[in-house]
Amino acid sequence: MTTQDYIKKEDQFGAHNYHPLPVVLEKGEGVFVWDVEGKKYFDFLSAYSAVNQGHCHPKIVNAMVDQAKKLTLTSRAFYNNVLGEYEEYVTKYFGYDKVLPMNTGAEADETALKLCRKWAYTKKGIAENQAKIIVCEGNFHGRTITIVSMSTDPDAKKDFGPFTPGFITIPYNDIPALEKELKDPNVAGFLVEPIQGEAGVFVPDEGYLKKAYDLCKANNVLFIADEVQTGIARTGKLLAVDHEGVHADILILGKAISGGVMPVSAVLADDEIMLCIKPGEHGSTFGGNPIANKVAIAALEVVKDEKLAENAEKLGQIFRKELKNIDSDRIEMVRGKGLLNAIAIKPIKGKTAWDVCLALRDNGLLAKPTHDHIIRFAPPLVINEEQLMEAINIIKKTIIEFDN
Ligand code: IF1
Repeated sequence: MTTQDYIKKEDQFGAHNYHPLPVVLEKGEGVFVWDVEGKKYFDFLSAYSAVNQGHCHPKIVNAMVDQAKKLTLTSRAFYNNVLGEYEEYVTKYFGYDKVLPMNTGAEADETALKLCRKWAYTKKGIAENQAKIIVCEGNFHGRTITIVSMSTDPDAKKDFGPFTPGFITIPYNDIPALEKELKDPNVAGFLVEPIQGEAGVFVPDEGYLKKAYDLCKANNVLFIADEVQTGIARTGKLLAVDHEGVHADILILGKAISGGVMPVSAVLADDEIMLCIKPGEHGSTFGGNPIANKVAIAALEVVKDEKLAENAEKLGQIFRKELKNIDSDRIEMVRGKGLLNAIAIKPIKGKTAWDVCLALRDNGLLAKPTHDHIIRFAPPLVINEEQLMEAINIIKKTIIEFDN
């Protein structure tokens, strides 16, 4: 089968809910992936930051295979001998009393919303059904009905109503707007991405997260950080909130907590909040399954053992500096933190970011456009300086080819 055959098959038998870049991958190792024709690429998407530890990291894959041969799933109707081990590991790793294990990012976000509401009624004393949660314009938290209810993206919402009530939307990176809405005594939580990914790697002003956190504290409102994409060393610290010394009341993790090996997500909080949810009130068949537990421990060990946060910080500086030095009118801006970066591409002669991504592919580097004119660059964090320079040269060459 050729590339075209694989694409045709997906098109014929799969729902048309995606528009992938035309490349069919069959193998991955570290920072590289290979297509079905044997061509090798730098992966500069890392499955939207799920593969921070690099493709098929042997330590993580071995943890998965070893556990898969022993016990895969018990459900939470019974105890299993690795859940407690993982729970102790992950809570100590991030500094929380408790963890609630789920599978996907969207589920973890839903869990955080439920937990926040439960806390609002049982601890804060908000009257039944009156709790409100503040969210930001341009947010991305997943695809469920409640989560798209919080979205301001027309594609995410259109024809999916009616929506879940109880959300207040304010502009991102806007402290006065937050301060104003926090005056409402029915506000229970503020849900925020420390850097907005889908919005095009939008980095807020320095101090924004800390100020927002302090305002939440002053108003007895939970600060809920969605670190599904920004967490696990991506931005140059273990968590993006660590850049501002913020310890979220509720922390949401997903993606790279498994190194991209399987869906694993987690919600972390202290007892005062987490114990508001009682037996029977929330859960998941697969959440906390033995394979996920072993995989997540291995994936988090790799982050520390291989100093991925430090590497992301150091190489991120180099990456942004080199991209800013590219002499082309086509690049309108370069922004990001650690190895979560983006450039804005000026359309010239009808050629958009999509065309640039096709040319990058032809030159051996995979990246995906967002919002027509933005290209996100997020390689696995195991990338080394030499590989980064090679990738930068591909990006330079591609952009300059477009100018000529
Ligand atoms: C897709 C975007 C990235 C997330 C944050 C929760 C979730 C995500 C901050 C949900 C998921 C993904 C999903 C992926 C595209 C992608 C994405 F462009 F849509 F916004 F990464 F930037 N919170 N983000 O970024 O996690 O349920 O998917 O496990 O194709 O939808 P999930």
